[in-house]
Amino acid sequence: MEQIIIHVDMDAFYASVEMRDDPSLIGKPVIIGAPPDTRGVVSTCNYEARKYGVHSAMNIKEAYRLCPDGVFLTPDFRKYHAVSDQIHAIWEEYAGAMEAIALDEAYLDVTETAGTFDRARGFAHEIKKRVLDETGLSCSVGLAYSKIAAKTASEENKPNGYFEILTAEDFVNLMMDRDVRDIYTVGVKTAEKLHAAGIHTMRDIRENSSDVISMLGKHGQMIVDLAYGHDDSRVVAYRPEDAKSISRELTFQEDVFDFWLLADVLLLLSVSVVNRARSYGLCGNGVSLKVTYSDMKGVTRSKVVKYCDDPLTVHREAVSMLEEVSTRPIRLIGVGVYNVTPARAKQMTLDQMAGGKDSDTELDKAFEVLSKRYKMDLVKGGDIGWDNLHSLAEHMRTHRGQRGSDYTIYCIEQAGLERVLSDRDGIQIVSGHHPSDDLFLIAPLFFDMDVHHVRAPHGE
Ligand code: TTP
Ligand code: MG
Repeated sequence: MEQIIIHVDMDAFYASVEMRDDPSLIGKPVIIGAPPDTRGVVSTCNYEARKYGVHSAMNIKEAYRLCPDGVFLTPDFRKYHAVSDQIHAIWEEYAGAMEAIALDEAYLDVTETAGTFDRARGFAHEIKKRVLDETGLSCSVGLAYSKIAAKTASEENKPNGYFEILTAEDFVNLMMDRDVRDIYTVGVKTAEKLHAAGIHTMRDIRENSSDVISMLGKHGQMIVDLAYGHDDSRVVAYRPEDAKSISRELTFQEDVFDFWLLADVLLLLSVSVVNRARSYGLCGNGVSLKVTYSDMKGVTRSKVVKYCDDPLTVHREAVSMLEEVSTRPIRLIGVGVYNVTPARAKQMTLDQMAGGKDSDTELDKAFEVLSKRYKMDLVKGGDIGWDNLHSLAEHMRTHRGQRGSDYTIYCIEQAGLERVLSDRDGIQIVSGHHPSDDLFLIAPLFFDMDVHHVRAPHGE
């Protein structure tokens, strides 16, 4: 069946929102991302900054080198989510089905609602006007006979663009002599492979289609189909709240080897993940842990946990997975919940029924411990968002102070636990000197205890 598809994509989304809210930024290069003296990356930048060669996903330090006079801002996700809800609501009015693929981007199937390309063109211009009137922001719109052609069209005249590709023939004529990298779904790696095989343009793909398919398999077949303008993919109604998994990760400014610190940071990540899921009325049915070591090698672990909507449970599972992964300095750590389903009505836990611990109170207590331990002020109830997660984790890393190895050894000795550790676990505590590998083994044993309150088993 013939399709009529609109693809909408906001222009320099985060940066445009910031410029709208602070007109003094207009005309200046604006870069949104990690602070410029950190290891993070650029989320996006406005078109002024792009003239300096700055782009999304670029190392933020590189961006600063290219554009030292730019205005560097950190993202305000709350604000972008609010705008996203607003624009999605506008777009949805025009679509039989809307597939939101990012906060600022969606496919609209207008086959039924518009009926003809003429009316769909009217929709496209109306959408642009309404988005501008109601949010003060510009977007680019593509109208086409297929999803990929619509995506290609919306890129064509960015920013504030409109472009249409109404037939497969128009698509092929437009793309024929462009680099393969310009074909949607062909990423950097695939393009490298194709280039290495002497395949540079869409024309080359058509002329070497069997090579492309044998080289890239299923994806190769898809690219060859595209080279003839064939794309039957459908718009699948999707909203961000239909997410299958929700995760949070962070990169430390310096690699971390301290198990306790990592375990504590995992609590922040767990709270953040669960809060996010809760805000969509969702819960996970499994917990995952992701770790990237200083050499960029990474591991992930996961475990099924049904109806998991309690941050302390997520945390406990994540910590037990952390105990299992190899003990090397860690650059990035992340937690997620997966197999996300609508949250159940809150049920009493067995503990609660027995008049035991309530998990929210437990969380408050855990936060109090962290606040004291790292001399910081964690909000009760655990409001940890994208914005403060990194700064809290960095604060913890730089203030872990007395939780360092010497203090740990001191506590173990004070508590008279050397013998327990040595008899039970074969770990020898040597005062004043200890290889950190051993500490890694010791730390999990203490994880449930606050070292400040470790007591000697036989009195002092
Ligand atoms: P994009 O639509 O890719 O970029 P953009 O809207 O900033 O600019 P353009 O005019 O080219 O469409 O992404 C939308 C938002 O998603 C972007 O404003 C910031 C965020 N983002 C990241 O955080 N990291 C990334 O690597 C990319 C590509 C986007
Ligand atoms: Mg965009």
